[in-house]
Amino acid sequence: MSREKRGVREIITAEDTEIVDAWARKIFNSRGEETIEVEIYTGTGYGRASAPSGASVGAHEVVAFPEGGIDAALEAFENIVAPEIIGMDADDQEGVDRKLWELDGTGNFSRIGGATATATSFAVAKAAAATHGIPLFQHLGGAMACLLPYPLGNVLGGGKHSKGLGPDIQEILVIPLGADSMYEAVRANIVVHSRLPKVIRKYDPYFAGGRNDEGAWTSCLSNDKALEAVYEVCREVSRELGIEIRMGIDVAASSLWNPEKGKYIYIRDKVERSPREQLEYITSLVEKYDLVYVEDPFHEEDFNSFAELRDRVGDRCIVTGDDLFVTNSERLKRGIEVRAANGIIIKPNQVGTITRAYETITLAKEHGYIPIMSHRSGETESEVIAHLAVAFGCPIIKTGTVGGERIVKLNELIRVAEYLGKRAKMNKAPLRKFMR
Ligand code: 2PG
Ligand code: MG
Repeated sequence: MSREKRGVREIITAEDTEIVDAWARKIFNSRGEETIEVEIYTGTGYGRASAPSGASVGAHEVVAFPEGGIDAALEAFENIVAPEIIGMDADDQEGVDRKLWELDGTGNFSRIGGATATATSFAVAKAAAATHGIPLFQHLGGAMACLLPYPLGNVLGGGKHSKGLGPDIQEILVIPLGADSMYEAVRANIVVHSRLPKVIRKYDPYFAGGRNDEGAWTSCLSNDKALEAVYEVCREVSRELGIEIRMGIDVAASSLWNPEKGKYIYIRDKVERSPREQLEYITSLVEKYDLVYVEDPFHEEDFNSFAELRDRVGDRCIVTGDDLFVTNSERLKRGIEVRAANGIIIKPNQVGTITRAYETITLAKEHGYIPIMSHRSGETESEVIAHLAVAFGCPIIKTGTVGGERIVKLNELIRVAEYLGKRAKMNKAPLRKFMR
């Protein structure tokens, strides 16, 4: 029987992966804001992807849209990007990403828009994977990419994601470090989320079941009461499921920082804290709630306070920079020099391409930093970051707990685990020292 009759694919050549068509449209994200979606065609494959967007945006992120907003981004795609990438090889991710950077030429994507670059970079990768007939994570990560990330899920939130109506701390998160499978891990976070309203109501009788941008519960609780509520449920569910489930926070402290006063302003608690007092406060939270994860405890320029916190608690807690590093390898290098952290949030749209995110992940791993693949508060139904987390071996993915645009990523990881079968393993080794 000939190869063709047995249905064996012919060998894919560069001709097959050549980009033959590309276009973009406006769609909406989970907050109802407009964003850009890109479609890329090769001879036999197709990829479609969109860009997410943040509410607590770091000052050093690339610019999401050019002056003129989404319409200018579409125009830039049509006139600047599409004519240049048509004819390129979708297999050459690095080459396409470099081309995007060169075409923009501003150093912060303000000409074509970081969202345009992100959606294009993602869509090219998907088109190449589809042409090869393999999953995206395998196309980008190879045959040995079998490690699954632990889901870090926002269960109770405040800050900008709750329009200032919840606690000051932006996110209270849970991570099931004791889970042995993707399914078990996703389920553990969902059980915590679903149990919380009962406890929130103890402290806030008027709680009406409101959820914020990321699907986390939100109510007028003080920061401490919010943390206590999650702590209580976490312990209960941990015991019940027999899995170690730990807590973390994203303070998103740049949103609390008042540079004129030189203080962090906690509106909900009616407290103002100097950087020193903030350091003491965060340290006390790590101890009281056994936090295994603290993100952006200080504003985005304060590398030194980060370093002091890492020095104090870094042996048991992942001190993580988000606005501090903005997925940027240059800022990460600065952090490495002063030992500012031991974890880094990876949001590809903060730098605009898969390649730049990958470079930062590689640098992070070289220096013992845990890379945490992350969603944005304004998401689309995109599953791409789930694949990036597996492809690049990120031990953690931060992507919410419930809500369509969050669960799509978690469900995709359950599918990836099933696809990998016996080879699938939770990415435990880098996290072992933080486990009880
Ligand atoms: C964060 C993110 C995601 P945003 O601060 O980590 O949770 O929020 O996308 O609004 O920056
Ligand atoms: Mg953050």
